[in-house]
This record gives sequence, C-alpha cells and structure tokens, in this order.
Amino acid sequence: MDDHSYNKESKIKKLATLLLLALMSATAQEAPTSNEGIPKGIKALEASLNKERMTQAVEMFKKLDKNKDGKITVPEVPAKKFKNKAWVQANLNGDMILTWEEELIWQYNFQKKQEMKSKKK
Ligand SMILES: [Ca+2]
Ligand SMILES: [Ca+2]
Repeated sequence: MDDHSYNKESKIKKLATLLLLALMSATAQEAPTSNEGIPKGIKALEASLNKERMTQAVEMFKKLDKNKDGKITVPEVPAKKFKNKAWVQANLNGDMILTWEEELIWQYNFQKKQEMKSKKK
C-alpha cells in the first residue's frame, strides 16, 4: 500500500536529479571566472564601465589593435603576452585572441573588485 507514496518519492528524486543536472550544465556553460551579473553584450558592458576603466580599455586597443578589427592577436602582440596573468584572466576562451568584449569584461571585473575594496574600507 506504500506503492503510491513510493512512486511519489521516486518522482521527486527524479525531479531533484534533473534540477541538479540542469544547474550543473548551467554552471558548466559559464566562463571559468565568476561572471555573475556581468552585463550581456558589448553595449551594456561599455555602459557599465566608469570613465577610467573605459579609457584604459580604449587606450589599450588603440595601442595594440593595430589593424583596428576589435581583436588583439599574436602578430600585434608577442605570443608570450598571452601567458601574462592578466591576459590569461582576460582571455576567457583561452584562444590567442583578445577581443574587445573580453577586454570589457576584464575591465568590468576589475572595476567590481575596486568597488568591493572601497566598500570595505
Ligand atoms: Ca587586430
Ligand atoms: Ca579570446
């Protein structure tokens, strides 16, 4: 007579497993750094950066993106630059290309860290 409640329980278990799997695949799709709350898309990112960070990003691309295609690639900077800690962090997909979007995300994270620091003080 406990069949019914047993079924119910296994259904709940199944649901819980599915939910867990869904959560896990959702996290797996995220970039390795904690990208929580990062604005989606270049426009939103640009809008969320303060002047200082935006200027830095623009200056960097002005200097390094020699063919102005919105990407910094190896002929434009030495390959070893991509081993630089900050570059490894910025280059989210681990290829040898630093895109404008990746730069903006890095600046965004940097800005957030600064904000958190200044709040602690
Ligand atoms: Ca380029
Ligand atoms: Ca990249």
